[in-house]
Amino acid sequence: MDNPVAIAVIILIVLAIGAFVVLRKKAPELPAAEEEPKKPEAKKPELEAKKPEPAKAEPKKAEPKATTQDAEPTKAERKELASTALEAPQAKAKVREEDIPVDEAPAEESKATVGTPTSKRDVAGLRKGLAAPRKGFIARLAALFTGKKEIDPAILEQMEEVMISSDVGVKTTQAILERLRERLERKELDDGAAVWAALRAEATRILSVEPAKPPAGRPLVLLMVGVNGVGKTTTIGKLSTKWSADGRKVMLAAGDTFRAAAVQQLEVWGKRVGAEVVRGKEGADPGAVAFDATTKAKEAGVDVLLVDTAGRLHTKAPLMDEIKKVRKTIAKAMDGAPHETFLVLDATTGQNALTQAQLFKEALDLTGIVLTKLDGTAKGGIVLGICDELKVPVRYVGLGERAEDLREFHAGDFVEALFGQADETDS
Ligand SMILES: Nc1nc2c(ncn2[C@@H]2O[C@H](COP(=O)(O)OP(=O)(O)OP(=O)(O)O)[C@@H](O)[C@H]2O)c(=O)[nH]1
Ligand SMILES: [Mg+2]
Repeated sequence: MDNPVAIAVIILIVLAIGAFVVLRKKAPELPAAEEEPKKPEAKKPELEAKKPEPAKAEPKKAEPKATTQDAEPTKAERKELASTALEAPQAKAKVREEDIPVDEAPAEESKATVGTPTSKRDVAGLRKGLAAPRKGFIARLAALFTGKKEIDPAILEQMEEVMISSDVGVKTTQAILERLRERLERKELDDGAAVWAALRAEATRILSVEPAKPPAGRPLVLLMVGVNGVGKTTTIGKLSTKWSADGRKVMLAAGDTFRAAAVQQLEVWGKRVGAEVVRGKEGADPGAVAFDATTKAKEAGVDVLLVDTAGRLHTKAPLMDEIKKVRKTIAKAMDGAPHETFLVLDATTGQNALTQAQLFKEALDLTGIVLTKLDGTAKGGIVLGICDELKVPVRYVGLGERAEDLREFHAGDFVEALFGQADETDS
């Protein structure tokens, strides 16, 4: 075995085997190379011929590498950034702000208030209060965009399903999606982030219903109406807490004369905030109580009089006639009053809230909506349906039972809190 010839032969054999193994290893790259030409091919048709080509096979392959092989690296980079931002609204990644025209017209605080001084804008707090619809409605919507670098028009159908099942309402959903479809066809929206930004802009546009300017005189009389248990009395308590803290003189009128407990509930709030509560005898005419309270409020130099009323079914004509009468009686006590008539709607009742709003709007000249219990629904799309169909401004939203859980409504802030990314300061 010390034969040098034999050793040389062995070395040669080993080298030959090595070369063979290396060549075999390279071979599997071929199938991948075969697939590659499809990527660029599939991408263009997908954008151009929107409907016919679902191009299902490509996204799987395209995800990891396609962007780097694209002819337009800058665009690819943008898309990658955008898609990560969309993956989950709660994720840390940021949506490109320049794509999101939500804050172009930040609602002015004074416009959306009932003569209240400016309040602190706290989008992070609002976002926390909206955790339930963010985790439901918005997360479901955002999931449709996750990992999508190309937007297939089929996404609109999936969006429709999420929006309708989240209480946006058929009419409003279709109107929003029709606008998005037109923009997709005009190729104005070329990636997930652009569609998301367009959706946010639609929401902001719909929610930006301007309330009428509140009158300057005193007292400002606010009539609170709505069906049973929606949160009328609680909202009065929350508003009186807020306005008393702002240094306003507040008076409350116990216009729900049917139940002793309703009067007591209002009295608890009155005591808490140091506001006088005007009440009648049990079973008294609610109009008479409201008249009495308005007169007293004028005499006492009160800034705001909040008139509570009994819950009533919007479908019961006599009850709706009664509330119209209360309204007229207040007007007899003071010209131009009530200056504000707020309809309280419970966000958890979904589409029924829209019907309530329609009938209350027919009966009374509503100046605003208070949408309560947004903390208790994974839907919350009703806010869009109401503003879109009724054009009555949302003035406040209820995000819990405590006094501080009432938020003044600003379309831009609300959309940012609902659709935007949580930032690091959020806990
Ligand atoms: N989670 C949550 N609960 C709320 C909100 N607003 C009101 N509530 C609760 O809803 C329940 C009914 O509230 P009320 O203020 O009594 O409702 P109402 O419209 O005055 O009811 P009636 O006078 O019986 O017609 C209470 O338990 C409130 O604490 C809210 O924004 N979020
Ligand atoms: Mg009540």
